[in-house]
Amino acid sequence: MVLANAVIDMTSGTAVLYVAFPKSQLLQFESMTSRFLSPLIAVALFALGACGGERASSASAPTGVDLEVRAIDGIVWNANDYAATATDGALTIFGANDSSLPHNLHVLDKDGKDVGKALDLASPGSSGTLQVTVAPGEYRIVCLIPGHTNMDSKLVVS
Ligand SMILES: [Cu+2]
Repeated sequence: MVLANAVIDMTSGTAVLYVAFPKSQLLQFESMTSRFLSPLIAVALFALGACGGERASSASAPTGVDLEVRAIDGIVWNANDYAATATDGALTIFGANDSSLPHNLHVLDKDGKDVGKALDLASPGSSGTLQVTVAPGEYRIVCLIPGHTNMDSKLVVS
């Protein structure tokens, strides 16, 4: 492939190099450049968008809940240790999904069994309230979606 036509002009006694790019090859070069750059620009714009836009606004907990648990980015809960006081054996837990992935919220006893229904936090920005009946003691708050084993926090109920 010839990228340029070089002509050496010796008429004036000094060598002058004329370099001419055929127009078709210039256009080809331009289209190669834009084909290479546009995915980069797309990636950059996507990265900018991912930083701010997609995040659903986080709902605030209603009054009267005993415990607030939030799924945050990084596939983790917003705390490693939670503590709550049950009223007449009942605990009202507010769960919110402040991340960009689906989650669910299970409260497990020391045998790994659910103490109540799970809270589905499937879509980013979703939230809900879960009521469980628990005796004072240690529990775990987990998300059982495959790959979310880091979402395993301790809950101490008094
Ligand atoms: Cu999860």
